[in-house]
Amino acid sequence: MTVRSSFVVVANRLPVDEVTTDEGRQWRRSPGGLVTALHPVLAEHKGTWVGWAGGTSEEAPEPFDLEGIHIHPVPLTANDLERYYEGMSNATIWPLYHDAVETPVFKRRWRESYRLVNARFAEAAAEVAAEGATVWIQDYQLQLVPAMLRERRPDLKIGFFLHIPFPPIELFMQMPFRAEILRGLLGADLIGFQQRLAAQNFVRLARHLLGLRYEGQVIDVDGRPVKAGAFPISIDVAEMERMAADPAVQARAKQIRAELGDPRMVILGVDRLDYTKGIELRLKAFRELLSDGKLSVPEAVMVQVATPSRERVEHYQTLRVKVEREVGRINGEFGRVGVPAVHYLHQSYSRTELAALYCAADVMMVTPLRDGMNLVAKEYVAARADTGGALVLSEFAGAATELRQSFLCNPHDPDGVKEALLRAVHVEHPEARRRMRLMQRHLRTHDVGHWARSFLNELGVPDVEAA
Ligand code: GDG
Repeated sequence: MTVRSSFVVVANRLPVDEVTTDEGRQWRRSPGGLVTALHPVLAEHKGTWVGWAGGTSEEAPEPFDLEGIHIHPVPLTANDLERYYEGMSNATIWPLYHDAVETPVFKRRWRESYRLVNARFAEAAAEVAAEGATVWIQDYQLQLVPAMLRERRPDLKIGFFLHIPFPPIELFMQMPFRAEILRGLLGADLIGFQQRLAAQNFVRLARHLLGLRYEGQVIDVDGRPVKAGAFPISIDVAEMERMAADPAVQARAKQIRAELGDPRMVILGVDRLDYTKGIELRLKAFRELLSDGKLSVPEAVMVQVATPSRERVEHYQTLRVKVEREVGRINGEFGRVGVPAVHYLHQSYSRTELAALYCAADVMMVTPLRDGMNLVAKEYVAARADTGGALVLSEFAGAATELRQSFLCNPHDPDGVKEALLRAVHVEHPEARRRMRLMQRHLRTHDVGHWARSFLNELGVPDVEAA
């Protein structure tokens, strides 16, 4: 019998991983800000999470319960994965919404697959939602779901949150089935964005493309009010503070510095290997500073963690080649036997290893060309309860609106990036501490729980304070 919930989250991925233990294969909750934030609300409402469990087969695993949440898997075939996920989501929408920093690829068969998969998710959500339930749909892979769900279940309260930027009108207008996407989103009662500007882009687009009227942030969709708003996402600040304060993590941070040869200056980057993240321009800034003699090895070293991501998408394969070529060039020119200038790690790490890396870094470089928010910047700040460290942050990351005391830079201006990096390298300790403290104070009151509560309160979900 299908469980019906009064609160349902719909996201491309389920917050679970399948692991093999002594007792056989089991599901485990995967770490992540979204599930941490939503877990209390889900548990309290006996909520359901609808999403893909990973793996490709015609049949999804049977629904199951995990730590008080109903898990409702939706299947994706190898074909869906290639067309809906890697194609439409990650080779069309992702680049287009990130200012087309890579050229978006448009293919009819991807679009068709996107529709079919979105309909499958809408169907699953309609099946598990109780009468009058609240359904919160997440992100760019599922933009058609709000309208598809409303058509099936007009009784529901529907929210949508976009984790990535929403582009300006002239860019969005490139999308071949733009009106369908816009109507898809407008099926929601509340549409959340990371930034105020994105919400403004959206309401203006609704008028431009569909001739809809709006007042403030509320769009009139055939007499039904649809609200757009900014809800900047955040991290589980307390968890990161706890992790970074753990003596084992502190010891590991010391060990990392020792393994790097105890340099005076450790410069760190942590990103998914994605062309939006500005990894290449960061490496180039480091190379030029070495070449100008403003920095030198081994006093300064760079560590770049580039977590493997979307490896079957062509843009990502090209990026990997470019980044690795640049790392090779820097190490070739400035490294010595046993002393590389850049420690490049194309690997995934545990949360605690990341925390140790944050604690080990004097300067953190977060230089995306465009980023919805960027949680790494917030994690670094939260990890530095010792109030050491300095953050170089791109103005084009959503996080820049909040982390005003970072060393802000324009990632399109190589000299600006170099200058910001040098300022961070040379900042006096008291000034660095002052900046970190102010940013930490902001984050403590603006954590991921605050994000979820603000959104759900605006959507009118009762009892959400309990979260
Ligand atoms: C999208 C938007 C928005 C990275 N490497 C490892 C690892 N990570 C973790 C980081 C961080 C997360 O992944 C990355 O989050 P970001 O926000 O930096 O970037 P996206 O993946 O692009 O996320 C973004 C976000 O959605 C939320 O709305 O901020 O703008 O693009 O938490 O720590 N985690 C582990 N091992 C790794 O190797 N365990």
